[in-house]
Amino acid sequence: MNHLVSEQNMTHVLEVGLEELENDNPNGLPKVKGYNIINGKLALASDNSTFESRNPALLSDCLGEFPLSTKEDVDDALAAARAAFPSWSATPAPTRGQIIGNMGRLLMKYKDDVVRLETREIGKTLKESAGSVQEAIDTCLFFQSEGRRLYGQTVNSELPDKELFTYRRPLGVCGIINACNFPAAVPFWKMIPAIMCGNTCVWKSPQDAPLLSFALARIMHEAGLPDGVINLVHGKGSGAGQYLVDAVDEGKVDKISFTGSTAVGKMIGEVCGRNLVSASLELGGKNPLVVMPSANLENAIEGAYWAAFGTAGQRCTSLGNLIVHKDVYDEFLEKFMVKVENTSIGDSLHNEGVLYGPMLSEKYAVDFLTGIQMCEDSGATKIYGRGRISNDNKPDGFHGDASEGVYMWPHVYVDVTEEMECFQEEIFGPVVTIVKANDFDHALHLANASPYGLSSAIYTNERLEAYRFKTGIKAGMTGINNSTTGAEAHLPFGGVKGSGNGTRESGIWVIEAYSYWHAVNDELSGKLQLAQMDVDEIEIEEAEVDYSSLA
Ligand code: UN1
Repeated sequence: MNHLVSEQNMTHVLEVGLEELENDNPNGLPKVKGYNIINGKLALASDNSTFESRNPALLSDCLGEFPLSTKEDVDDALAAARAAFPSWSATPAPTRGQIIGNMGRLLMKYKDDVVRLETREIGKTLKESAGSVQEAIDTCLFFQSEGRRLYGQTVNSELPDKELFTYRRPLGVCGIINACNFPAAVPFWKMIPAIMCGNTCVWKSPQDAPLLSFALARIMHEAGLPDGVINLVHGKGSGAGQYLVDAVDEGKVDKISFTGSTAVGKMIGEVCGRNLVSASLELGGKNPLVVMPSANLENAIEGAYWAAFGTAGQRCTSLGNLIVHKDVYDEFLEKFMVKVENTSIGDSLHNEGVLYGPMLSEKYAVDFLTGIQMCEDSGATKIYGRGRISNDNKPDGFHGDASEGVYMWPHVYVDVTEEMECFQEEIFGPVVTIVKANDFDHALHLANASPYGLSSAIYTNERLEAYRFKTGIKAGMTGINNSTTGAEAHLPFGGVKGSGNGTRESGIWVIEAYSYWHAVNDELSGKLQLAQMDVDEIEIEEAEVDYSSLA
């Protein structure tokens, strides 16, 4: 098999097998008929049911219709992944890595188109979509060469003429379920190490990013991925996603990797737990950011503002509780609010320099407004924000026609205390809850007081404070004089407490999540030697010197 991609099969991803449906999209962009990809073939839902993907910045723009996959479709995808496993796991790891490298190079080639598609489908700014696609590219380039490592060890035996080894072995068929906020980076965080280790996958695309997921899956195939190694099924969480989880109980899945809410993650963890199936769970966060008096205040304001409102607050690493020391509280808040009040919001495809665009979809808007209601019910004081942006209710920095998309005001709540529900619970969207801290110990206490432990940050110029924060915080990730977001593709990503089950994405650490250790011993002596029992014992000799006499 030639794994290098020839010019002929580098057809543009969106030209491959996609029929254009009749549409009245106001931007003139196509509405396509979307497909699952099962065993390398395009497939519709077995009952022909579909759902639509719409541009959240321009709701009248429909990207396409996609299969609302049935249990039968998910089972077909699982069967294809199972059938592809023996030959894929036997393919030399460096060859698997070469295909992964091709994926990265193809993504570089198509980057501009993929970025625009991501922005069209989920409304992220072009700059941020480019970041997400770059993170997928970085992941491919990193794991291309991991395919040349995937090291095991040679280990000394306690017996002569015997060798011990360890090998990494693939788990089998992995079910991949990701959220739509990082629709390129996060599925690549999961599937690239999964296939590098020799696993095969069934990927349930996020219901709000099916076209982007389809394009990425096509690129993976163009890169030389054999049929059946990654199978894509579209659908909704309670449909195809649930069928994939149900299949764990049926013995058809060897691993689930999930990014999403803590509630769903716990349910998946229970199903996997009772079947002794490995689960990677990357869940919610209520990420704290502490500002101490010694901090460079401008820098802290910049970092807190970006962490709270960049991506319209729709990262799992977004800032939740902003914890400001009382000595700098007033000055910080005043300057912070100037930035908030000048926030530029709009469709990034038509307005340069906006900080954020729409919510990822209508569903995220509904959930966000419930979160805002929670802040009100908690008794926090709102100092900025008026819910959903409309043409009659818009901040000065809003650009465009608000009735076209799903936009939210930035929201700021103060007088927040740790007893409040809005301090304890994640709210996915542009809101920050601000808490005043009396001193460093109080700030650290507050930073640890929510049920989550994903990301965290501190702004300080006291080295000892930074050290104490780093050692005292219970979180998977910490920024020192940096925002809570912005993890790089080769550091371990994940959380503790309610933010996950301790597994990690990215870098060499993620390999643990997609392989198991196989210990092999090779007896060369031609006879049965019993470990522990046939081992030569070396006696301790009687001491010739009385050491106590020397002291
Ligand atoms: C997520 O929101 O699920 O660290 C991922 C960050 C990004 C990834 C976020 N690199 O904010």
